[in-house]
Amino acid sequence: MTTTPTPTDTDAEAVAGEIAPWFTHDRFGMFIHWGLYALPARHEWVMNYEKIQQEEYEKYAKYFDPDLYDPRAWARAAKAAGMKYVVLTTKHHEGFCLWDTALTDYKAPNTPAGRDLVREFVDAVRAEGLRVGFYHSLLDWHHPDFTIDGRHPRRDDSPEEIERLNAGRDMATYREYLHGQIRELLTDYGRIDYLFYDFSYEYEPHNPVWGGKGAKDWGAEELLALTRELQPGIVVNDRLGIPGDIVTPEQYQPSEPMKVDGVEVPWEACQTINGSWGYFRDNHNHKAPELMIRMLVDGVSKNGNMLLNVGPTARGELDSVATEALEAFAEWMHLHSRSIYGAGASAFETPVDARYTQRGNRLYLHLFSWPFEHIHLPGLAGKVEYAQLLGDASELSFREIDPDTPALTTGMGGQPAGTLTLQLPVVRP
Ligand code: JFZ
Repeated sequence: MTTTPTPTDTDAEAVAGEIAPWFTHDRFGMFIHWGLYALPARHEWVMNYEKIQQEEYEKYAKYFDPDLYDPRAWARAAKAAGMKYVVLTTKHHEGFCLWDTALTDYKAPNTPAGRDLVREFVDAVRAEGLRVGFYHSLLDWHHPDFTIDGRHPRRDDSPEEIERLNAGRDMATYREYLHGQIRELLTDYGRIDYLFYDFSYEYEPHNPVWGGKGAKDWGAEELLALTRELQPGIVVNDRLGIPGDIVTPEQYQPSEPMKVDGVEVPWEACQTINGSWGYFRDNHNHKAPELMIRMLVDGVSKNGNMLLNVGPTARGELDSVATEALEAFAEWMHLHSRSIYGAGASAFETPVDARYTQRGNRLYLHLFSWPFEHIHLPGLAGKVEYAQLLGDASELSFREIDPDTPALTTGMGGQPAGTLTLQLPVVRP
């Protein structure tokens, strides 16, 4: 398989100790949660939430037959939406593997799917010129050596039964399996740009009896070293229980640029459309596309990325809600991606109910409320050379009522809310 990297204008290799430049430039990626949980179709944690025992859960492997699987369609949808990288669950907590691993039989080639689904995914994403990412679960509710802990589907067995089961389990063997599988994934599929390990949960206040797992259980230092050795320049997240390249706030928008020990760090919010990562048939609690666009803008205004999740169906297709959301992004990004790629926080004070993103001397004002006749822009007196609507490059008049209250005069009261972005080249930032 080809290892051709995806070219972008930030294709330089990462400097040692620094994150690959594409990541903070590209800003927007697609997360894909796909596994056996697409069949019960009621959350990817269904095995745990409903305490479904392994023998029973395994029936889903027998019925896993994604006849409509076409990762090219996923990749095309991601690309059209303006996403630059795509991250697939190679294995989620259920333990089922989408690739042809030599280390377990619990894998897609042994289901009606009958083949390595990761291979096709990687090829498809690269063919669209996007970057390839893997999500890999550290938890494994299927592996016979993974000890029962506070988040295991068997956590409510009697303490005696759990002691008995755990006596026959050996995390050292599981660690070998975990590292072996990462070795396969990072060796056999060409260049992998991104890896999302998930997750560490050492501190378990809600289940102190059986506790959780963290860096030591995963052999995190060794695993991270292996990851970097096999894929120099790869971007790795922070859920191994030791620091990674990025921090990953989940299902919330940080209120300001994120810091670790007082220092700003690259970050990426992972977000769902409806609160579930895996396909959830009867959950119609989805966010409006408009809101998700604002979330992307909000993140970039604080130097963050967004990884927006879709959960394809068990037949392998994106559902209509995901498709509509991606189409809304496609339409918006077509006109506004200049305010996203390579952009980040601005030092200027943000007007009420708006966000700024800035790239060089281009300042983008994203209005979350509309209509406005005038918008007052604190601190911009004497600094705006020219103002225009980003969508069509039509001129906006800008005047300074007095030196303290520069204002944009938009005269665009009829425009729909939220998706407009004005561009203000700033001469003296
Ligand atoms: C994890 C998974 O359990 C979930 O199914 C999904 O894959 C998501 C992307 O990641 O969920 C987490 C993991 C860590 C935290 C919260 C949810 N955390 O550290 O707050």
